[in-house]
Amino acid sequence: MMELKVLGQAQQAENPKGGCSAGSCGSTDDQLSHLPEAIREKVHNHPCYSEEAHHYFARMHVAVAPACNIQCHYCNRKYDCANESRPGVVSELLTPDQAVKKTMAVAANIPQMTVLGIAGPGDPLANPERTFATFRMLSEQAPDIKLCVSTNGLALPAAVDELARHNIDHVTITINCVDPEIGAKIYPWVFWNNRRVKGKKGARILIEQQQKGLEMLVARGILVKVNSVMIPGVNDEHLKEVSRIVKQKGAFLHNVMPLIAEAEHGTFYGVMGQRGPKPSELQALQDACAGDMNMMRHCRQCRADAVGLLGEDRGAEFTLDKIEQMDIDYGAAMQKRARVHAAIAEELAAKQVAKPAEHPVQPKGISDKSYRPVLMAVATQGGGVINQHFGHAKEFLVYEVGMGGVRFIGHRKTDLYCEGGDTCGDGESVLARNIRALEGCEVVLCSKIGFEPWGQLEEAGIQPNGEHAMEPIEDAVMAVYKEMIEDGRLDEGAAGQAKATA
Ligand code: CLF
Ligand code: SF4
Repeated sequence: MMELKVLGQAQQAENPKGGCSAGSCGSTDDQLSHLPEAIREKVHNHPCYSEEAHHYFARMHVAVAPACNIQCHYCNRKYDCANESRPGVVSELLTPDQAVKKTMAVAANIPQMTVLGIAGPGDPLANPERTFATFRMLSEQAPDIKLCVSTNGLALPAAVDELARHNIDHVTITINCVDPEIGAKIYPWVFWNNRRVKGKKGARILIEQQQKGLEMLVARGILVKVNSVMIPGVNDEHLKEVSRIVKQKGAFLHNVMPLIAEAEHGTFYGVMGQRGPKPSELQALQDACAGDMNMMRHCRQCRADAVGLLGEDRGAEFTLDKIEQMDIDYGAAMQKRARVHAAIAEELAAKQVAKPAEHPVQPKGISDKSYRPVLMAVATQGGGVINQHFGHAKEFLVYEVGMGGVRFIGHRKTDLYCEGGDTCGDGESVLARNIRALEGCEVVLCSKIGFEPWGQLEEAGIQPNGEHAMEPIEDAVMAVYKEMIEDGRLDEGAAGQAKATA
């Protein structure tokens, strides 16, 4: 079998707690640069653990784990585990052998794929034979692909040694609470010691296992990401405490995700009308948690069989029947992987060197620092540049730009407005929905945009901008902010008078 020796195998960190103290080291390369070398090596090409990496590197999931050992009120067992997936999504279940075959095929066809994760469709650790058989084969046959797993944590303490044995150095635990009272509102039962334990008792067992598992992983130098589902009115305020505690215990990253609850998904919350958070509420909670914790803000709530860059879904290209028909020259594919990875490393290094001169953290030449921040949406297909037509965007990345600089704050999903061609077609209601999804944004940057959406965006108070095509996102966002200041568009509410001297 081939070996994917492309980038050096991640080194084991002695102590991940020694790492970062910045507010969001899952966010930018600048923040990665503060990390110890051993941890930087682990995260620099992991698209979930590094915001910068997610523009360049892809992950894939193999859906080998059907069973689950708990019940979450936001989950319908017909679908993938909603702790990392969008509800309502069903994945093709694979055997471990099929999963390995698929991973090899994806590695050969998508050279940017650096991470293999198991995230469902149930709980990976409630299916230990299938999960560990897959990891065992992959750690032998493709040692340079990072292995990653996501779990609800109930079976975690018993699995830690085996995770360490297979070099799995990225583990996600979904922790929605540290208080059984709140837990009982999220988890109706857990399956523990061959019986179903309900309510507060069950929640207490789950919480204890999650915390114990977290401590054991940290003690072994395994990087832990904590996912939390934000459920307004249930655990939203409480998640600040969760964030503080998991940080204290050595978790590397906290990913607060919005609850998605629709009646048609058939989940308890969906049927009961429990709402999910608005983008502004999610951002406020993430900001509040960021004081204590490194926050992930680029999660896409992937499917259990997701393939590709975060935000794109190439799973349909790699179904079992399609893989069977592929004629892959693994030798050539591996050389291509090596070339692609070297080119990405070169590009990132060049970007890093260029930053002090070309990448201002605040508008140059603006002498008064009192203008309000602005949210801008960006259409991109990756690579850290503005390179997507407005009508082709399935999502927009949202950046906040202010006098202190540019920060990535999340993404907004949209429906595909334009199905192809040079112009945006009709589909007005889709456009209207997309404009609603951009609520709060004042500018949308894209490579190109049709006449009709331009007009409707303007009417909605969102300024379309196609002048920065192929430019690095953060530079373009800052340039537009500066223009807004210079044009007097931010004068209202500005505390002082700004002078543009550049
Ligand atoms: Fe997959 Fe999760 Fe590993 Fe990433 S996803 S198992 S850590 S490789 Fe990533 Fe997807 Fe969000 Fe998960 S964007 S849902 S956080
Ligand atoms: Fe569903 Fe995942 Fe919760 Fe299990 S852990 S009930 S699969 S959301």
